[in-house]
Amino acid sequence: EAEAGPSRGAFIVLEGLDRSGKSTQVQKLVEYLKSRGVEAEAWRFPDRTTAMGKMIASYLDSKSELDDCAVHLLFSANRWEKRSLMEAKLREGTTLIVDRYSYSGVAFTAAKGLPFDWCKAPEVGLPAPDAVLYLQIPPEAALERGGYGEERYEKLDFQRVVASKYEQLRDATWQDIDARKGPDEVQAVLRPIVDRMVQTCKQGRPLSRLWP
Ligand code: FDM
Ligand code: MG
Repeated sequence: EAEAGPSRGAFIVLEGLDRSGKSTQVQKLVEYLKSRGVEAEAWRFPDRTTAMGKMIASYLDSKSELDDCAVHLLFSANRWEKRSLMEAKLREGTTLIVDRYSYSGVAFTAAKGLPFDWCKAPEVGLPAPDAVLYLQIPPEAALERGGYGEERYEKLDFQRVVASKYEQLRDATWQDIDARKGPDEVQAVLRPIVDRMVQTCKQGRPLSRLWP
């Protein structure tokens, strides 16, 4: 165990397949934390508001084509461009609840057949989340939830491969959450986990770097 550092906000990532309920749970967690007087913000990757984010959005919308390696590096650069703001927020005590991060980056590109280690390399050195909460749902069940949209990657066969790549990314911060239940039930599982991590980080849990 590393020595305690300065008090800070927690960095919590929600991961999972499309339609696993990440965005809903992120919003609910932030509302919950704020109602408890905890400074918190909802973030998401890709962040489509930046110049790089706009290139990514156009690619996902099939309005442009990009080489698989190039777009992988764009997704990664989109995290790097937010790194200093992220670290500043955490330092000032704001908890960040983040919808997708480097785990999506690796799982989705590896699902196209690129080597795992190559996919991980550009993420090395980014702030590591304190907890990765993986909303686990069978791809078929996710599809039944009103179906996927029209975006690139929102296809059953591809989502199956992505799920198998996610499985290989489990580390010490990773927790599987059964996401087949209703939104309130899932939220009830997440809250105590997040509460505990907010306390731990307030007490100075050192921020580590990918990959821990
Ligand atoms: N995605 C997301 C990636 O391929 N790499 C990444 O690094 C990230 C963060 O982008 F299909 C994929 C995952 C998903 C798509 O994400 C858009 P949202 O959460 O559906 O906006
Ligand atoms: Mg999506």
